[in-house]
Amino acid sequence: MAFKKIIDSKKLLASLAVFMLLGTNVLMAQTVTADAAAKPGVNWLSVGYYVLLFVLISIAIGVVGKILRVYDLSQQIQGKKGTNWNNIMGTICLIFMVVGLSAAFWDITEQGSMTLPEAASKHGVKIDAMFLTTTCITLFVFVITQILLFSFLFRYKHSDKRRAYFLPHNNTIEKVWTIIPAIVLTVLVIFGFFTWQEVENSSPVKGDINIDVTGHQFAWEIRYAGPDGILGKKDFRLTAGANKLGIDFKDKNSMDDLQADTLVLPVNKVIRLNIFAQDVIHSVYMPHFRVQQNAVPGLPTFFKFTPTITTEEMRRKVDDPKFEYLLYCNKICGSSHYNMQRVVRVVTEGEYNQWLAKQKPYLTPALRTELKLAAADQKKSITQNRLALNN
Ligand SMILES: [Cu+2]
Repeated sequence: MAFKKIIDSKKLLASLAVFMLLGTNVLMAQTVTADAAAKPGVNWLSVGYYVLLFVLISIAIGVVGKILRVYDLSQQIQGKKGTNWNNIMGTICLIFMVVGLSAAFWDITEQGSMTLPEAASKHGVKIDAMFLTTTCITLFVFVITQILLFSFLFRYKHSDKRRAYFLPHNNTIEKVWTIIPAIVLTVLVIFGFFTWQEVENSSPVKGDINIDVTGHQFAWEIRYAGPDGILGKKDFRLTAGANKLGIDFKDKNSMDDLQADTLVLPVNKVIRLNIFAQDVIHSVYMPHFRVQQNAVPGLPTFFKFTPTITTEEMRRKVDDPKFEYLLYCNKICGSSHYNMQRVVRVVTEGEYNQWLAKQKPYLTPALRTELKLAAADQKKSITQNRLALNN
């Protein structure tokens, strides 16, 4: 038989192995040169290689199928029973179930710990509890349904000895599989609704620490309130020159506002991040605090959270003296998106106040000159002097 010859041919197998090996070598070499030259573009050789590989594998599967079909037909001609495909398919289903469930188990045990780091905020713990509850419920349903699906496929595969039971409709089953998921989903949604409501509580509370975070291509600008504890107004139309955030200095509260390079947060205090964007959509993302909120141009957003673990404590927990919390941008916002991060440091209240006292004011002398604030101040003092003289 010609097909048998092809399958048995050591030459064919050897040439396939050489093809794969050579192809991989050529691709590797190409990747290295591409890296060295740093030339972007489509690697057409690798595209061609994989297309060819796909075609070869498809042909191989087709050949095996044809051989089996010929074998079946020859058995039938001889009056023998052909291959029992129902048995083979049923067994494949069982194998698929065992392999699939083992892979899912491996995935959870091996990769499970690579998901999110320990929650370092109050609501983060609640979000994790929600995640865990949802995962447990869906995992339970997943395992039960997969076992039922594949074992039924095996157990009730076609047999000439029995007829399939015809079940057109059953109200009880319909009710059970509608009501149970409805109750479970309602509980999960309500749980999530209350947690999210806590985060999105927009009413200003006295004592909350307001910090402005503004995203632009490609950095985050951080503004703290000065000694008055109030952030001054902003107006995007005032964005020019050194006034890169468009702070409105007609508002007295703006005068003492501070700018910082690091997002320093006091532990166990409610932080309200006021989030802005100046060009495209960015996203404030701090995985340890379970914080993520889009920064949308023209639409200020905010996120309220309470950090619970200081950087020092976290360093001890993860056994890494260099550990830092980070604020990332989580929207692919342009070519240097990857570079858009700031260090976040959680400290005690005393350390926070000390740090805050050292921060530079947003209103630098250069900005003062640019805005002619100095001149205005001088004029004011001259007028006051004159008034004093006149009196
Ligand atoms: Cu960004």
